[in-house]
Amino acid sequence: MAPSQEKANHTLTPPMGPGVQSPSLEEPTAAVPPPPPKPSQQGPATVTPTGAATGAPPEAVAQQGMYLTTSQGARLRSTDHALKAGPRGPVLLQDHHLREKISHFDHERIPERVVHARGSGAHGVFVANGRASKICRAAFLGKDVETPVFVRFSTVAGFRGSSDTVRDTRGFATKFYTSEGNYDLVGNNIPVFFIQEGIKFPDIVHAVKPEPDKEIPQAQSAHDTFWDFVSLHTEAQAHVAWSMSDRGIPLSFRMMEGFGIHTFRLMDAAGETCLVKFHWKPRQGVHSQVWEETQMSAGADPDFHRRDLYDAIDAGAYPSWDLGVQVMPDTPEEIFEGIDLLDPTKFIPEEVCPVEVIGTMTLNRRPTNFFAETEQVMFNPGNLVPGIDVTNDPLLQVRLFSYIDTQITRLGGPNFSQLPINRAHCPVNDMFRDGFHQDAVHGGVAPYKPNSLDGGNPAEADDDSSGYIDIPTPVAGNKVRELSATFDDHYSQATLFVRSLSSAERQHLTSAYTFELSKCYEEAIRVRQLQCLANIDADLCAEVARGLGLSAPQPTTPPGDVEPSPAVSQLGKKWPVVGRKIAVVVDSDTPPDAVASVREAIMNAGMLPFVTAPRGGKLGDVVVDRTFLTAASIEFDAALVMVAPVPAPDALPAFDAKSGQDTTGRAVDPRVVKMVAEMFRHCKAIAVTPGATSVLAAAGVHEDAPGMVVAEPVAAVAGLAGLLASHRVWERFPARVTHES
Ligand code: HDE
Repeated sequence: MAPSQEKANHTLTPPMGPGVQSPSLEEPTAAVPPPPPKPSQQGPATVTPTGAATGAPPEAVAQQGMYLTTSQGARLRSTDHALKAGPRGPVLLQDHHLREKISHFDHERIPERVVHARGSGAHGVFVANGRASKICRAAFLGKDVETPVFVRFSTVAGFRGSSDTVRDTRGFATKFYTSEGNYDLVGNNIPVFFIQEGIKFPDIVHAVKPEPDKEIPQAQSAHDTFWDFVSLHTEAQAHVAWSMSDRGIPLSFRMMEGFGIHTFRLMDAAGETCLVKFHWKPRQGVHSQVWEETQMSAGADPDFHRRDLYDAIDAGAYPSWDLGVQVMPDTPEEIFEGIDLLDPTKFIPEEVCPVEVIGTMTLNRRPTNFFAETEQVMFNPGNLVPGIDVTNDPLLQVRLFSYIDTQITRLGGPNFSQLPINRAHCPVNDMFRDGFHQDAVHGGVAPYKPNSLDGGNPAEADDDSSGYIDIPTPVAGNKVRELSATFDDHYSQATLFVRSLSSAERQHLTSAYTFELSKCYEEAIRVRQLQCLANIDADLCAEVARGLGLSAPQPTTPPGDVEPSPAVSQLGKKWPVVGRKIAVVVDSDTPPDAVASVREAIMNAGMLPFVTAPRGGKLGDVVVDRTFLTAASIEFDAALVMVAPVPAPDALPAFDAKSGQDTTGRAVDPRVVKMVAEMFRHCKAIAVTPGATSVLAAAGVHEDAPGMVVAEPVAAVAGLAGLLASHRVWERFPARVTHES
């Protein structure tokens, strides 16, 4: 700045914002813009990573320039060697760059989330279809309104480095950057919760986390403290039934439902209210792994779900979900069809109240920087926009306190809302000042209300544009530490869930309970949980008891008659195959042009081909995606085996176990045999070209078994797509498991 200008800026008049008059005697009432910072106070403008520009391009907040510098911008000549007294001498404390580099590194880690530590996120967009405008005034639910979103999926129990495919509930948290402020829908993939009251949350979390003496097991519920708690605290039984089912081991984040769990209150433009439950419905279908796959993937690829999400986005197979609501009348008792809407251990079957779709979310961009976005994002069920309000659900009420509180430790102070991923995409004027990691350079002198020095800024909203409208409902009662008697039923929804499952799902559920309880050391805990199962379903209890070698107890509260809800079963539906992964298993005898046409046919069907060959490199023009060394059966939804094709065979080649060769004299690769055997066991569709049938014989798989296709390559792709629409070849599961068999 030229000296003359600097002088001109010095004035005895206090700095005022545009349009701000001298303070008057009265408190100002008209809304005026905030005073701008003085030019000398301006920090670099920033943008949110979701693209909402608030000024400068993203580079302005990231690393800039071509040269290595200190944090203060001084260029550096070397970062490989510390400053020493001679090449063999001691390191000198004076080396500023060394101290700064090591010190920053020493503080790179922040505390992980106390729950939901392991997670992955993606950016996307939510487009409303306008149907919700009838019941909710929120602007982002208006017809065709597009709202940027960031979603974080997570497991609950494991540490940040734990594996993705463990049996657990999954978090499904969505931040909508709406024009009226950020709205967070912080849900799970299971519609009921473990506990009815927030005050029990530390108890359930302490019970499921690794046991405190040995800190094992990691990311597992199969241990004594978990089953000790849930068998005593029987309101957890409905949630446990869901997490022991296939819902606890999803195949992919892309293939999970999401639930807001609690009942929320919506308000329309006229002030009318209704009660709703939120649902996310994946357009990819709802699919799970089988138990053996989860254990194999935990070893072969602990990042299984994370990789799947990012691979799909990179391949352009953007996952999408419909957002739906179950709409119920806002009655004073807040009970619908006999179910207390304030009890978060209960869900409303879709057959009782249908889910109405109000918009669609598509995830189309992965984070640029995992830490900045996925780790630093903060969700809070209390982040609401006008038209959406909470209810008196005693679990939800406690969450309203917990989420801000935890960020103060996890994100190092109260200014976490200024982190780029957390910033609102609308003006924020909160009068919050200072604190650790204050990023803003605030102008003005009056961060308080009422004020006249900043012209009264910020103004208060009127009722039409304000969030957090308190509907004047009467509140009365004695101060008590108890719950309404309508929360007392702990079993009927577990019974409803168990009786709604198909035979294969029921078999998985039985095995999961048996597996988990077998891992408990204390017999008293196994017996106590069997008592709970007796109250849920006698057959389930008997089957688990048989597996444990214990006798099945009589129920203390006999299970009642319940109406099953077919909607909770994941089977029996047909789903799109877009984004499903097909291993194309080839070898050096497979003609490259056949591989190229198969790849194209798979991609034309919207699926993702993974060419898997004995070694890396290329086959003709086709790049090998996986080698027999790196490929694992768990990576794929189906396989097309094209190895060793025989020109015009008289008879399909068979496997000779003695020589390890097929009847045409070629060796059958044991790694391919292993993959096929595993995929068969996991009920996946398998196609082989006629020349490759010896692989089936070597794997002990009959070509006439359900879900097998023997066909020329391109026809085989159509066969696989047909089978994949049902996700797995369910006929391969025995009708009903018994532990005697
Ligand atoms: Fe959370 N929960 N929670 N929770 N929760 C957290 O917040 C808590 C509950 C859920 O990807 C924490 O930022 C209490 C129900 C998800 O960042 C913490 C209670 C549901 C995520 C917390 C509940 C959830 C969290 C840990 C009982 C499903 C991950 C780190 C009153 C509707 C969000 C953090 C993300 C995270 C507390 C109950 C879902 C400690 C006290 C019910 C998806 O604040």
